[in-house]
Amino acid sequence: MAHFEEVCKQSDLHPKPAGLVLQYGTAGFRTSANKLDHIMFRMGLLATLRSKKTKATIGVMVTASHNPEEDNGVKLIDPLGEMLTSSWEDYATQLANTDQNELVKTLKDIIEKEAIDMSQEANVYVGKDTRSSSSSLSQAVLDGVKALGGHSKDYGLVTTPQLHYMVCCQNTRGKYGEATVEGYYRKLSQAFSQLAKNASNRTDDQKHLSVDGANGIGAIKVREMESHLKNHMQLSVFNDGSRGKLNHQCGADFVKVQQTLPRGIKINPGDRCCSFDGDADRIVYYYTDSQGDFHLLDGDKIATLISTFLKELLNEAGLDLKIAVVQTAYANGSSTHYLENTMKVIVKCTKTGVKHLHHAAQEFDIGVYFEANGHGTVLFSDGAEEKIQQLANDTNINDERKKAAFLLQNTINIINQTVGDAISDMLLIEAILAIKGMTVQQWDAIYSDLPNRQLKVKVSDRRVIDTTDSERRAVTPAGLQEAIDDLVKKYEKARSFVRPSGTEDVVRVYAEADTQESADALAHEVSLAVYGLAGGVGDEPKP
Ligand code: G16
Repeated sequence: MAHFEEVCKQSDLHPKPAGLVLQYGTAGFRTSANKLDHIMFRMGLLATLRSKKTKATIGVMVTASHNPEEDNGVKLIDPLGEMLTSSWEDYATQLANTDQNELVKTLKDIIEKEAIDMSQEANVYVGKDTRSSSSSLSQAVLDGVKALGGHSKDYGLVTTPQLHYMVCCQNTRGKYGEATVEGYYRKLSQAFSQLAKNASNRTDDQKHLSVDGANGIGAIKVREMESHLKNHMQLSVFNDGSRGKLNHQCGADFVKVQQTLPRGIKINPGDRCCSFDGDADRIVYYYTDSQGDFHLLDGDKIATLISTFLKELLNEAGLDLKIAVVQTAYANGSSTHYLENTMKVIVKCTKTGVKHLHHAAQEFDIGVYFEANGHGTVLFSDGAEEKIQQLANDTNINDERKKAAFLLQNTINIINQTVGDAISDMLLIEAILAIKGMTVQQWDAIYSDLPNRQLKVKVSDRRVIDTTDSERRAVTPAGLQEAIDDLVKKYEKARSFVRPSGTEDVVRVYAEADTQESADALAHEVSLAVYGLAGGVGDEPKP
């Protein structure tokens, strides 16, 4: 009883702006930071309920990831470090939108529906990114936890995947690792050193990597990690937040969508570079050639590199484990073709959002999942981990199998299996390139991307677009899919789809075709169709 009085009292300090309605999106709530104080308080309440329900620690990360500095958002983390289960997303939306005087009633409804024992202890881990609004918003989360009598631990500035990792470590009682940032650095860097031992001697140039930190938390954390990597890696960190603005003309999303170098990075032709996004859960690689042309190695190329490496190790180890790659509609057609026809691995397509890819990847012994935007990781089933462990402990196997088992073990340890993690992915990619003695150009040459273009269209209400078939086809508004089909027919090797974004107030348009001119033209024509049929606002899209 006392808790509900406290909730009412505290809720008055975090009032909901009249008439504001927000929807739980691709990765939680996300909008202008000045609209989010009540959301954060209420997500503190929800995380406390979720913790009581699951009898486990729950995470709340205050971040708007790739969005501009002015935005903010919140991601909720379930007990094993995965995204909040979808059945609770509705509760999150209800709590977010309920009127101040109905808040306790909404809480009680959730408690009753979920049969939550309110005498159960609750623990919530909270983290934040470097946005100027993140401090007060994470305090609002902490206030929400306290109001419902939960305990909280404030990790302060951490990357999103670091907080996912802490939650998993805590709930597995240390089996996954130690629930500290230091523990995270130690686990990953030890695995990296073990893998790097299997690389032939590398020059300082070969060990060097330029990192664009998007002026965000990833830059701070990769610098902290550097001292643990000793002489295995040499990093130059650009866009470290000392001057530029978060995600502004830099970071993984900018580089992927604009297909160009981030601002503020100084590199020579052939140098290996990568960009993180604003909360360091995405990574893309790139380089420029001697003509100055830009070459992007996105999530699809990363998934290909990692799954090739794993498949080779499984062969060498003599282990019969089923490996699959999970992608979304944004996956470049060439990557899907290569994975299915050359590598002969199972490929699955899901809706956008790592929560969807994560679940699909769990169905296999080894599930490699990556969105083209660089968000992804690898999942090993318990059975697969056990088999690898058994093999590593087997004293009767030959050296080749032993080495493969050792590499697989350390690959498991370097990967953050809770969610996509730019730092962990970076270390794995660097280790693979070193072990295989591969340059970034050789990696890039595994297959050639089909030219592609991504655009955004502003409409008055993006919910008018509904999709099916893993977002590859539009069901509404009437006539839109037919228009896209007709436009696609005009071009060679073409494909296009549209979907409402779950993190920005826009409709996203994707097109690919045999030439860049065709991909650009198709994306533009599809944008015009969206603008015309789905209630475009502002100026008509320009070519
Ligand atoms: C989030 C999700 C990603 C998704 C991205 C864009 O990333 O975690 O899975 O691809 O949003 O989503 P949408 O196209 O719906 O806006 P992040 O890195 O921004 O948290």
